[in-house]
Amino acid sequence: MQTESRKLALDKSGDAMRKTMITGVTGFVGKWLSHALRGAGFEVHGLDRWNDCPYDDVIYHQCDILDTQAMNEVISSIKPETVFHLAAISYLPEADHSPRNSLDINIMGTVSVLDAVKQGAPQCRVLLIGSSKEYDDAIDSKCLSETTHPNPTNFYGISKYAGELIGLQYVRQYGMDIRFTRSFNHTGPGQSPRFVCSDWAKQVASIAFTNAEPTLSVGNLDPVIDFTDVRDVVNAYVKILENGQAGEVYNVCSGNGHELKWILEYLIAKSPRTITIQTFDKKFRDHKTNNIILGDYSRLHTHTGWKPLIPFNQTLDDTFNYWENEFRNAT
Ligand code: A2R
Repeated sequence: MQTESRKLALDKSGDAMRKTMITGVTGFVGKWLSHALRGAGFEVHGLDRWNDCPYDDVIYHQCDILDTQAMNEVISSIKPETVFHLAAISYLPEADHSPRNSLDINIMGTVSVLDAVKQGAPQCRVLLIGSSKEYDDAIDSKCLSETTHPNPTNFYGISKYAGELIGLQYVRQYGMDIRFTRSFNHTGPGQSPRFVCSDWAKQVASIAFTNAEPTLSVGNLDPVIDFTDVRDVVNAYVKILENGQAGEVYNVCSGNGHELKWILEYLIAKSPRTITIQTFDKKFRDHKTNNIILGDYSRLHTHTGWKPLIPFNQTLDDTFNYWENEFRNAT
């Protein structure tokens, strides 16, 4: 690998503050990552396409990653030492629904970020976020490692695998320091209710704390999914840029499977009111999903020491409490 190894200081060392950039900072993961990096003493720059950023301690740059000139200007002026590239169409059905838009943002947006770094901050370390959806949906595995060859079967997975391949080419051709994740499902407080755990936690909290009709709509309850708490996920991202290797791909996962049925029952038990379950066709996906896909994070653990710390019950409790607060504050 052509890139030299540089040590990142994650503590407040007394040196000038380390500059980092998070694209997609106003999103779910960006919120937790910016919080963690500010806590570790970083000067955090955030970029997104929204007018405003809700976090006071982030230096915000409104920018569409597809605007190559604006991207170049932002990166050249900041010259960050690290970039966490989170900006993406992150919701699989949205990507499937409009392939042109999602492929554009997830693939060409990534190219635009990498070009801007190559031009304006070539020594920078970059983390590209991929997905377990890069793996084949026909695989049922209880220990899926990165050596399994990707074979995505939906537009979201295709866009993320393309981003990985393109990033690897920037490593090979330009010697850039880029590292990659294949992140499995993650959840936690503040996630959009388009995603299953947050959806159900919100519905149950709404039934528990408002006069909402006590009916909860669900889709397919059979899959067993590897969930990781978002707070563990962002720690993994920081550790990969701190101690991981350039050009390497890391599964970010817990290795623990949770049946959707179990999650539903766990959340429903929090409601003092009896809840009726209604199966809703629209909540079934157009594409096939893996029945059981659990990841193997051995490589990440070996290279960085990372392991998931937050038990899944706590993740669900905190996600439910988040929605409880939202409903209480609204009344
Ligand atoms: O789609 P929006 O308007 O909510 O904005 C999203 C933003 N984003 C962009 N920012 C700048 N230029 C663009 N062309 C652009 N397209 C989208 O990225 C949103 O604020 C952020 C992504 O946040 P979430 O959708 O909440 O994703 P999450 O869960 O934080 O996932 C972060 C990464 C993504 O690469 C996922 O594909 C992966 O982790 O799982």
